[in-house]
Order: sequence, then structure tokens, then C-alpha cells
Amino acid sequence: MNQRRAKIVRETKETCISIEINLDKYFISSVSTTVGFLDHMLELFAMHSGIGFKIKAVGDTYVDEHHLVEDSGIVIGQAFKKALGDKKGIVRYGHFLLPMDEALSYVALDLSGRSCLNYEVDIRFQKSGFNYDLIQEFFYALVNNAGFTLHIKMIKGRNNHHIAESVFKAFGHALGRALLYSKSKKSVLSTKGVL
Ligand SMILES: [Mn+2]
Repeated sequence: MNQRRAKIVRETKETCISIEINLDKYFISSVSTTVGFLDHMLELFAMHSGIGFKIKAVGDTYVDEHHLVEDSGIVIGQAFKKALGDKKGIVRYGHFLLPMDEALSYVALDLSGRSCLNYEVDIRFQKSGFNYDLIQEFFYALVNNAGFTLHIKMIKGRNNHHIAESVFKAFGHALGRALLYSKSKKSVLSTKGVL
């Protein structure tokens, strides 16, 4: 079976992002986005999803980190859509409940081909450091470009860093499961016949 992989380069006046993913071959991730916190989250995601993942991003972070974080979500979404191809024989659904110290988050997803994000994460405003509102923008951009149905729910949490980690790790585990090939099914898991 051919490996499911994709390479994409996307350049706009705001950002330039190149990505390479391989859903069937794990390699130590290479993540460099110039936003340290985003690097940390994407490295966690890559490791916990078990996919091969490389991304390099630069952009107008002198404005703020919005464009770079959102555009990273766009390009990651595009890469997943391309690498997934016709989705024949895959499990399609994945979910995971993940504790990170006092934080606990639940992620459920469907590689449905339809874009839907339900994001219920209560991160408190923080004066300095990473703008945690951008996590929702990131997932919104990813889902819209990948065609994923994604539910993210924070169940508990106090520390913003822990909450974010619980979300990205849970997403990685849920996605890693949905990408697996089913032992019994070789066709697309849909009565419509396409996903
Ligand atoms: Mn950490």
C-alpha cells in the first residue's frame, strides 16, 4: 500500500509555510515556526499522533502571532486532506480523554470530509506570553482545510499551559486512532461510499 503523505508550500504576504507529513511513517518531528509555544504544541501533537511531521514557518510576527498560528492551521489542514486521499479502509473516528496534571481534556473527531469545530476550552486571559485565544483559531483553520469534524472539550484545568497541552495531546491521540486502517474493512466507512 502506498504511504499516505503530502508536501505543501504556501506563501502569502503574511506568512511562508512549508510542511511535510507522512501518516504511515513516524519520524522525529522537525518543527520550527518562530513561535516557541506553537513549536511546543506541534511537537507534542506530532509525537502523540505517531505521524511523521515537519513544518517550517516564518511570518509577520512583528504584528502579532495571529497570522502565523492561523496559517499554520491552514497548511496542516491542507496537508492532512491531501495525505488522506480517498480514506479507504481507515477507522475514520477517534476519541481520547487526556489528563495533563490537573488539566483534563476530551477530543472526539470524525474524518468526515465536512468541516465542523466545537471548541469548549475555558482558558483564562493572560497579560503576557502566548495568546491562548489563538488555539481556537488554529483548530478552526485546520478543520476548515482538512474537512474534519472536531469536538474539543476541556473538562478541568487551572494552568493554561497544562490545558493547552492536554488539548494538543488528546487531539494527537484521537487523530492517530482515526487514521489507522481497519482490520475488517477495506472500503470507505460510509453508506454514501465516499468521505
Ligand atoms: Mn509543556
